[in-house]
This record gives sequence, structure tokens and C-alpha cells, in this order.
Amino acid sequence: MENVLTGQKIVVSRSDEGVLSGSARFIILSEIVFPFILLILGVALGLLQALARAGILKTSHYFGWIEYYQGLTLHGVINAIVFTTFIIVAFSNALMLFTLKRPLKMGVQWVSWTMMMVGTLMAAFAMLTGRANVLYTFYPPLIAHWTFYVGTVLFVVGSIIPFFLDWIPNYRAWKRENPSARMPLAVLGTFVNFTLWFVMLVPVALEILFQLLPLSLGLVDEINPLLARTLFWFFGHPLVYFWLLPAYIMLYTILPKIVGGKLYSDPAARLAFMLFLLFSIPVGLHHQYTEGGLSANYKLLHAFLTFMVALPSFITAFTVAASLEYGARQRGGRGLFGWWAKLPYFNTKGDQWLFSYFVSGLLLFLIGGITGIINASYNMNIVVHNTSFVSGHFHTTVGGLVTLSFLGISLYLVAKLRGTEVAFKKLAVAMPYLWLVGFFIFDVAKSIVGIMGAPRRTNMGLSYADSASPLYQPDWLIWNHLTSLGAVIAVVGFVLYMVSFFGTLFAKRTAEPSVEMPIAESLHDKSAPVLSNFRPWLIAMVVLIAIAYTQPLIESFRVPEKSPAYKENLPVPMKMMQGGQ
Ligand code: HAS
Repeated sequence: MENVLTGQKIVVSRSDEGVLSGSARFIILSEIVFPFILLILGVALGLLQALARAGILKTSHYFGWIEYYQGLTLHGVINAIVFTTFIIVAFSNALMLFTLKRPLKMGVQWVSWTMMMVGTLMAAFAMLTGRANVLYTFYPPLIAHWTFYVGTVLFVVGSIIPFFLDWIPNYRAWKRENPSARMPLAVLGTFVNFTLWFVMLVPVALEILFQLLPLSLGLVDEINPLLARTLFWFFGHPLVYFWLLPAYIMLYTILPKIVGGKLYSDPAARLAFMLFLLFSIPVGLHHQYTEGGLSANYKLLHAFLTFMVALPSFITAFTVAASLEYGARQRGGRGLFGWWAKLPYFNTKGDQWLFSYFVSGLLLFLIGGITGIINASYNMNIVVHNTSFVSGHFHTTVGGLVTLSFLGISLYLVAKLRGTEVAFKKLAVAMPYLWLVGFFIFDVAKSIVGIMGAPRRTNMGLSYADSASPLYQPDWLIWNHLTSLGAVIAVVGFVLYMVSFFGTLFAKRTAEPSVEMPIAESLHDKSAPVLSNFRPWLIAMVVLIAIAYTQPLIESFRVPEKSPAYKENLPVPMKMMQGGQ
């Protein structure tokens, strides 16, 4: 067979049918269905928060049971950590199967699957019983029950196991059989992503194992919160690229094919992935601009490096737009902008329904990119930090492009792996547009009210949006109501998606199950060898991390202040109103 990306002949040692075993199918399907069921709770809690922040719901507990910060923790952890990581592993498994045509190593897969499931259940136990109201950033002095931390460690370690023990060995075997073939683009993107994942897990593992867990177990009385936060953001910013890169893999490989075209430039795509290897990590201080104890010089360095990490996204914007234009012109598109009309916005034929997920995600990401660069600008960040402007930003990035492409690919894979057609395709196509409109309104309103000073992570129904409260801010109300309207529209879209998802999951089988993926050829394919060679990029990555992080870590260690665990479980405004600290 021929590699569609490189045109080189590839030896396939096994038949396609033999590659997808029943157990592999079960693993991938459950890695999609299980987090999706949790996501339903995560999305519902998101809607409740939007209503609470607008003062439409005035309560400290939803349904008299889930406390506001407990709900916020569940919303963040389920949507941004559990759902994303499961789908990334499921998609990467499917991608490896399809691209390398070699069976997954089932022993490795079962270990990974078990660790991820057990880890999720342990963390869910802590969150659902109110023992981990620590938000998804879990930084001290907030402290959770030990099951939350052990669950998190099990979960993330489980998620990386297939990379080292399954995909790399399978790729090596593939390479031995295809010595002259270049690493397929999808494999390169996945390997970049999981290399980042491995490196970023080191600081957060240190934070959990040597600071949070001992404090949670009562083995120590206090810890250094600045060190914990520096270690957290060492992990926390690259984390967003761990979410983003699988979406970029889809944009580079699947999207051009479904619009009937080609990837405009394979080397540009490879360069973008390699640049992420370089710049995703040494930027974490842009989350800590307002933090005392860290020197301004290093914050500024991280600000410049953050502008550098926007570069591969700009490359992606141009390459994807060029690929869309090429595809649209193949479909008869003419003129400077006339080709836009030829894209399959509402087409349900074949796999073209997926386009609606990518285009809506891309449009939201345009806004997410602009707001990200505003956040990154050292001086402007002072205006928006810890305001709802930041929540607007991440609902158009991780909540926009990432969620939409993950929902799109989940539906696609469920249909393929079950051997059915996508059910209720029209509803499936309507969903991303409702999400786009909803989150557009949501982001604009959150950005405006954020600039007016509205804080994030605050139960405004009991404070700023409550006319009986001394904190009442009537000027913010209209924007918070618009945020709720946006959330309602997006959730209506999600309900349509659920109908299509479960309809597909339980539909009658009409074809053989497969892991087939629509992968595009590339128009420009001449690539420099350095773009497929990890070594120089890895060396440069380590050097940059050392330059950017040695001094901030020393400064964090040196800070004499320590903090005990904060155990009181009251929302801050309520505490203030009761005369607390
Ligand atoms: Fe961010 C905070 C800066 C990207 C997620 N970010 C967050 C938080 C999250 C998050 C969750 O510098 C909150 C963390 C917390 O809880 O405190 N972010 C950036 C910058 C980028 C960026 C510079 N963020 C992301 C992505 C995320 C994400 C991606 C998730 C997936 N972010 C920040 C900063 C903060 C922050 C500060 C801290 C704020 C604070 O004070 O706390 C860049 O990587 C963005 C680059 C993106 C672009 C856009 C390219 C556009 C494309 C679309 C093209 C469209 C086409 C459509 C082709 C330059 C690719 C054409 C359509 C046709 C029809 C033809």
C-alpha cells in the first residue's frame, strides 16, 4: 500500500481486519463512552454555574447537595481533565492502529485502562462526597482528601503508559518494515504531544507526591504554596497544548480530506508540531504575573516565550485556511472569498458532517487566540487576571476548538467502531453551530464584565448579583445574563449531540467495525529531515526549560513563608458576610 502523506510504499504485515481485535474495540469505545457519561454531569454543572453567576439561581448548594465550589471542581476536572485525557488516549490509540496497521498491545492497554478508570473513580469519590472542593488547579492552601491525589496520579500515569509501551514499540516495528518511509504526520503529532505530556507530568508529580499528599495525610503541617503553584503552572500551561495538539492533528490530517482537498503543506504542519515541543513548557509564569516572590525579569521572559508559542498556531491558521481554500476550489469555489460558500457547512453526506465541528471550533479559536495574547501581555494581564475575562478565554479554546473536535471525533469513532451510520446526522450537524453561537455570546459577555472587574470562581448569586448583598453590582447583571443565555444555547446543542451520540451507540450494525480514518494527502510535501528528527528539538526544549525555570524554582524554594491546609469549606463571600477573615 501507499502512504497517503508521503507517497512512499508501505509494507503492511497484517490485514486490516486482524488489527482491530474485539478487546481493542472495547478499550477504545469505553474510553469514549465512559468520559462522555461523566461529561453530561460536567456540562450540567457548567449551566448551573452560569445561572448562579447571573443571580438567576441564588443558592450555595445545587439540589441541596452539590456545594458551589464542589460543582466548580467537578465541572473543571471532568470537562478539562477526565474527558479530554480519555478522548486523547482513545483517539491516539485509533490513530496508531489505522496509521501503523499494527495491533495494540493488549496487556499494556488493559493496565492503562484499569489505572485510568480506577484513578477517575477515586477522584470522583473525593469530589462527589465534598472532600475535594479544590478546583481543577488544586493549589494550596486548598487541600483535598488523599484519594483525589492518588486517583489523579493513577489516572495520568495510566494515560501515558501506551505511549512508551505500545505506540513507540509499534512505530519502531513499522519503521523496520518501512525503512525509507518518513514518520507519518499523525504519528509525529501524537509523539510530540505525549513527549510534552511526559515532561510536564514531572513537576506536577513532584508537587502532589512531596507537598499535597503529605499535607493531606497529615504527615506535614504546612507546605510552601509558592513552590506548589510554580510546579503546578510548569505543568498547567503545557497541559493546554496537550489538549490542543490532537485537535491540530485532526485539522491537518482529517479536515482537508473531508472538504475534498489536500493538506496545503506537510512541512508547515511538522514545523508547527516541533515548535510546540520547544515553546509549550517554558511559559508557565504567565499565570503567575501577579505572584509575589518571583522576579519580574523571568516573568517578562515567560511573556516573550508565550508570544513564541502563539507562532505554531499562526502557522496552523494559515495552513488550515490554505487547505480549506484548496478543497473549496476543488469543489468549484471561485473568487477571492467566493470559495467560502463551497465548504460543506451543512452537508451530511459521508463524513462531511464532521466539517461543522472543525469550522465552528476554528472560529471560536480565533477569539480564543486573541484573548490568549491579551492575557499573555504582561501589563494587560493585570486588568484581566482572575476576572471572568479568563473564563471567556478558555471557553473558546478548550471549551471551543478542543471540545468540538473531540465531540466530533468521538461520534465518528463510535460509528466506525460499532459499524453503524451516525444517527440523527442533522442534529449532529446543528450542534456545533449552536455551540459556536452560544460560546460566542458567552465569551463576549464574560470578557466585557471581566474588564469591568467581575471575578472568576465566585458564587455571584449570593454576592455581586444579589440585590440584598452589600457587594451587589447592578452594572454587571446584563452581561451575566447574556453569559447564561450563551450557556443555555450551547447546552441545547449538547442535548442534540447526546441524541445523536446515544442513537449511534445503540443503532443496528450495518457494516463491519473498523478504525478507518479519512487522512489527506499533502499538496506540498518536500520536507527537511530535521522536521522528522526529534533529537535537536528535544535538546533545544531542555535548554529552554532550564533557562526559563532554574531561577524561578530557586526563588520559589527560597521563600520562607509556609502555609497550613485551608480546611474551612465556606465560599469566600459568605465567609466575609459572616465576619470571617
Ligand atoms: Fe490560555 C489562561 C495565554 C491558548 C486554555 N488558558 C488559560 C486558562 C485555560 C487556558 C484553561 O498568558 C485558565 C487557567 C486557569 O484556570 O487559571 N493561552 C494563552 C495564549 C495562547 C493560549 C497566548 N489557552 C490556550 C489554549 C487553551 C488555553 C489553546 C486550551 C486548549 N492563557 C493564556 C494566559 C493565561 C491563560 C496568559 C493566564 C491568564 C491569567 O491571568 O490567569 C495561545 O496559544 C493562543 C494562540 C492562538 C492563536 C489563534 C490561531 C487561530 C486559529 C484559527 C484559524 C481559523 C480558521 C478558520 C482557519 C494565535 C488556528 C477559517 C474559517 C473559514 C470559514 C475559512
